[in-house]
Amino acid sequence: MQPSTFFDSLWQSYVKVTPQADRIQTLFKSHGEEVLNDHVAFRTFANSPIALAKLEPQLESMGYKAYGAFRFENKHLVARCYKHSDSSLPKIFLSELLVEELPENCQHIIQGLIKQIPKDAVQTPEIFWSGRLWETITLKDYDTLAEHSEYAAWLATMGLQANHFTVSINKLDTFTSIEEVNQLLQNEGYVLNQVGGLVKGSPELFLEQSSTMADKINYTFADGEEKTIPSCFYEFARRHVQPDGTLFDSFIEGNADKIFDSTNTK
Ligand code: OOG
Ligand code: NI
Repeated sequence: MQPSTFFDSLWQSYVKVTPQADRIQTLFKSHGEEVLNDHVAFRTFANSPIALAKLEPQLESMGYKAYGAFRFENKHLVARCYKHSDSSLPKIFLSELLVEELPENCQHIIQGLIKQIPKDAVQTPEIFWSGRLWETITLKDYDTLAEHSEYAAWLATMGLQANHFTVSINKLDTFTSIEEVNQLLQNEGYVLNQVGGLVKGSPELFLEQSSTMADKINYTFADGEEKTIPSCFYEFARRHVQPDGTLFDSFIEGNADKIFDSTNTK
């Protein structure tokens, strides 16, 4: 699959549950901007038919290569990032939940979901917008997961899809700082992720990031109970030139740790 086809389809399914992203993109365009993506991100279950190692070959099939690895002890996650030889294409951040590090009751719930995923689920890049590959969970199980891992609760309800797209501030013309972008969004009434402050990172770290809080969607749980839950969010990233003259193109654990919280229920 051509990367352009991949990102077009991915965006279509993303905006269905993240209408704010479409509106924000339109907002930038109304200011004469062309919106280009810095990266997209996915979440998945480790040791499952859709584990990171099973998904990676699909990214490679489109010309992507891994170039960085990350560990989030407190969130029980590992992640890798991927880039394309065509550097105009978005980077990809793929994380997976180390289920065996969660309490027994959470492991039990998640194993019930993993069991339902076909062993050969990953065949083409289309897997990246396949959503839930298991039956809806109960509200009770959702609350149990959210208590121990917001990531687990999100993944159990939303499944495999773009968790966020990221506007490249570097490629905007009139909005040059992340503060200007944040101000625009707040003026328009968007709720931004405040964990650790509005801006994650700094020019000294060569990466500044901010994000909206995820949109909320109505969700019907297995027991028939309805509740609004976080879907996906939109991120904004500005990269800085390093002493060697190159633009920083990786990710930062301390930033990412806070960006994950954009889908928190609490
Ligand atoms: C990924 C969070 C990390 C970044 O840019 O550091 C990230 C996620 O929320 O799944 O996207
Ligand atoms: Ni991101």
